[in-house]
Amino acid sequence: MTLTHSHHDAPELPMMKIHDWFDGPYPARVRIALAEKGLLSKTEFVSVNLWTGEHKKPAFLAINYSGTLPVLELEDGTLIAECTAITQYLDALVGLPALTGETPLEKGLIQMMTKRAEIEFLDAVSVYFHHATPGLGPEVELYQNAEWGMRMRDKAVRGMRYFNDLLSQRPFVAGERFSMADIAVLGGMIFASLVKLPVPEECQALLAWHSKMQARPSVQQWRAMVERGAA
Ligand code: GTS
Repeated sequence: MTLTHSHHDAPELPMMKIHDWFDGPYPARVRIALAEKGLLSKTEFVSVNLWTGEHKKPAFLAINYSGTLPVLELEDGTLIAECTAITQYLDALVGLPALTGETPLEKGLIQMMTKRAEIEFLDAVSVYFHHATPGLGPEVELYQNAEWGMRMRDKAVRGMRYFNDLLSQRPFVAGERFSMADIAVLGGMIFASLVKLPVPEECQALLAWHSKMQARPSVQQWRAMVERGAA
């Protein structure tokens, strides 16, 4: 396969499949990345129903050992799980706009901030959801530890304050340009909103950045897909 420089070349690319669930926060990260890269028309979405625990059943575990969504499936059957890995693949496939950085410094900073968005915010909201709320329901949540869930809720709120401080000093999460790290923090905001975890009122820079993100065509395309429902 030849590398293309921008998504104007995308018609030459083969179709890809994304196994995901339409309104999931982690799936949102990859859907927004696909929209940024102009690759939505090259993607077929395969629904894996989280609410019936389809992602924990043998057929899906054979696709992703970790039992999580999303997963990218290439034309030859190759499977790539993990939002960061999928985004890196998409970014390398179609050069511009770069989501994972162009210079060594940008690449390093974007990786750091993406991981930090996961550890300090998005993953923490996820643990809160699965452990300290009914989560996906008793059939799917076979082990819950509410105390751990509440600690992770507090961690997520600390994470919001951290990103608020950061965004009061720079326009985007990893610096001067929109990147995969912004998409990861957006994932945290999407999950927080689903679980009704409010952003502290004083986090004005985070809220201002969030409304700026809503104006991006990629975020609007993601929202329209959510409104259309499951594939
Ligand atoms: N580290 C993984 C990644 O980055 O892809 C995490 C993926 C993840 O947790 N995905 C959620 C999931 O599969 C999907 S969603 O909650 O965002 O819709 N959760 C199911 C579960 O039981 O943990």
